[in-house]
Amino acid sequence: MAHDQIETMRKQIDEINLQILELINKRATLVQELGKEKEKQGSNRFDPERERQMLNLLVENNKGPFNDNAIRHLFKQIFQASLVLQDDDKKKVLLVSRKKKAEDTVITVKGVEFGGKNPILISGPCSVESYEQVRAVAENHAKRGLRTLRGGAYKPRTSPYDFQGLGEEGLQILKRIGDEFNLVTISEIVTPADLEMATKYIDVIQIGARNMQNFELLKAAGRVNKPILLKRGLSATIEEFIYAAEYILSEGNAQVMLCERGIRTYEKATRNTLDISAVPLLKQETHLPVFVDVTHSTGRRDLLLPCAKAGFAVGSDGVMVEVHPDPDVALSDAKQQLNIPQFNEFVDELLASGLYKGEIVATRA
Ligand code: PRE
Repeated sequence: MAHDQIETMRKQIDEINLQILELINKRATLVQELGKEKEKQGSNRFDPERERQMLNLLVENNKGPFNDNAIRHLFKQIFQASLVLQDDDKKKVLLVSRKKKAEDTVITVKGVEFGGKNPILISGPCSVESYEQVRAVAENHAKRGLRTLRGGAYKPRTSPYDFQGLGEEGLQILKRIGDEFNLVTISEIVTPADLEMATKYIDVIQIGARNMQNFELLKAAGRVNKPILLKRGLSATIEEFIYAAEYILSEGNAQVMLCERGIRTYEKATRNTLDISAVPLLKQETHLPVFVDVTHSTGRRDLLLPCAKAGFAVGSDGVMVEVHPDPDVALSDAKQQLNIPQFNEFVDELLASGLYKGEIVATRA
């Protein structure tokens, strides 16, 4: 066949493609309208009976050269794409979504940028045990130029007989020390009734893994004027995590940050399985700052540094790690907290890696 002939036929095929395209989109517009109507009436989008009728009609009228199976297959693809289209229309674009807000959310507290250009370190003891204990950590933070101090005052523990935290007194200790050293303080709140009270003492409210789907707490957190750090639930999917954050935003609080802290899997070598891919995924899907808690995910001192490096390498906005003046006698998480010299070594190694540039740089950048 002459080259010219092929070209002529290809031109005809292009024209037909464009006609099919126009027709297929004309069909899609109708399907969209029909979908909205079905939505109003509360009827199912998927209608196998209707699909069967359409396929029968098409096969009856099929004059080839496509055989009936090919026609069924092609049109089933169209029905499926139509269902997806109706579904997309139904799905609201979430407030947390990048589709809603393309630029990164940056939350600035006391000059510290969460989600800013430079990733940060969030560190401190697992539990606030005493003024002296927290002060020892804070003093070291100040020496190292670190700006963010975590410490649990309400401790949701697996056993009711384990240390439950100092409660409001613990928050008061954090306030005193936060003011003394100009540190941003983060602490977990476990009940809606304590949220307003907590805003008097701390700078960032944490909602812990066990409460990630405590919807009343999420809604109440959406009504306070404080940033919220939301941790991923023990067995939460990314979708569930995103919806949990959406609960907070939907009530009006846009200052939300996410924290991957490991999920439950069959693996026992680590406390939880650090889902490192959650970080770039959450950064792609949402505009919120994303952190990695290396202490609770790994539960192992020897894995803190490599996992922190991994966290920074995949684009997290910071790493969370626990440090205690004397971990052996800590009232919680004794096994996995770093002591102060170990913590300083951890910070030095991260600085040396170039993945973490230090807080002073971060806040001046
Ligand atoms: C349509 C889409 C999905 C249903 O499973 C059946 C048919 C189609 O693409 O034709 C349209 C539609 O929603 C409908 O007829 O109810």
